Amino acid sequence: MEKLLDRAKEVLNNNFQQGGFTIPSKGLYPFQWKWDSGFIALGFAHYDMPKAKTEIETILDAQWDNGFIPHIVFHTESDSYFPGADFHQSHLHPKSSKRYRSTGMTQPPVFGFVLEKLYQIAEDKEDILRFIKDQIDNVYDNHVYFYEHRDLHEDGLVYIYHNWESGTDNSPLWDDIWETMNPPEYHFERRDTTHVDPAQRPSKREYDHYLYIIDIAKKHGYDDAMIAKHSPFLLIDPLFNTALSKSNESLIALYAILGGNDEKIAYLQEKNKKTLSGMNQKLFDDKLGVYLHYDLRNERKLPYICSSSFSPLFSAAPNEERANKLVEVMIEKFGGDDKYLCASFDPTHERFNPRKYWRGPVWINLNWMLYYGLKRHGFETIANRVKNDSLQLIEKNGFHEYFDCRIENPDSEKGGYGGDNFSWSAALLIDLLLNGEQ
Ligand code: 2M8
Repeated sequence: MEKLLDRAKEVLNNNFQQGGFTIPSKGLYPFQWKWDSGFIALGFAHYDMPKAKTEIETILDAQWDNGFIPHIVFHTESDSYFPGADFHQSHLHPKSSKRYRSTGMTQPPVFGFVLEKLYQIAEDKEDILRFIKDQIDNVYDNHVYFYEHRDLHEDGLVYIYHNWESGTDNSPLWDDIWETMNPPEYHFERRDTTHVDPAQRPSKREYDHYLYIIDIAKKHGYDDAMIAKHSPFLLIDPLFNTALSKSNESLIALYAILGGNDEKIAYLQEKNKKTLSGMNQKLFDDKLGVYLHYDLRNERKLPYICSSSFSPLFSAAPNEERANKLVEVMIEKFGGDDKYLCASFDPTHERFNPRKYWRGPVWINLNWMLYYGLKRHGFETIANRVKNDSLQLIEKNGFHEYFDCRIENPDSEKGGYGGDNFSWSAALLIDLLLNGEQ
């Protein structure tokens, strides 16, 4: 394990850039991604706290004046990625950053719980508290942004308007949304498929849908209210709301340690209560026994089980009965003896694809959340299985972006797909190895 740890550090160190940020993977993802940078900071925190702080400072420096944090910050002019800054045109929003070009969409709000983890990991508590004091209001402002601009029905549930905001980018769930759309054929040069086997990436037609939603948002200057009116993709995602709730909890805990922030604590407590009851009322499905995605545009639940369906374990949302049910479904459908936990999509479903991006493979960041979530609700044995499966997958295949969940893989010897030397696989392995016992 010592060797694996050294290799993980090497991956992170090599992906760290002069500009004070870390790319997810060379060539494939040459900029700074929002939730990646949170996970990356957790890995650095274990052996190089200054880099962990820099990672967070850099991404929060690109925050907009309305509290929004974009999902990609284009620090460089690299043309190895499409769609880049010229396509996204973040300047269309009047409150966008004047210093950085970025996208006009976001990703799951991880920084609250990331700051709390940094606090737990740090040996010098005074030093880390000074850092947290400097940064925490930016994260708070981001939560206020979500509750003021993305909580359509004021039920504490915030929406996403693009599949790239979910982080689980081409989940089979979105197929149901694509069926409601008919975007034009775009002419563009894909860059991702020059780095990765196209069989492991989304199709050209899927990209047409992705680009079309961005064009609609651009047409309205990335105005939230107009996007909520016009985007064909408007969803409540259990993973996104779980991250928000867990981060609420962490901000409350950190503000309490810092002292003198009663109003902010009260605001977060009130909102968090709503988010948790919203998740239980609107997203939990008694028949399937998991949390589902809610399609706001078409007013329906999407009846598919994916790793995000179990992610509320990471929060306080499930009571004992619901937590038991979630674990039962996870084991029954995703956890057979022939599989590593936890596939990103229901392996018993016809849309499952074990090799393709978010349509089936195991992702280490979801496993990391499930690990801590299962522990939180008292499922030690399964939590340890998720941890060991993650370690084994990396040990066997290297620091890939995603992994085949089949233990005996009939297709090939290879069980690791997508980008290689992938930062969050390395960062979260470090945390699982060094901090996973806490
Ligand atoms: C993947 O998403 C990007 C777009 O944001 C892409 O496919 O080009 C996703 O796995 C996402 O969750 C992740 O943050 C990003 C960078 O690792 O890659």
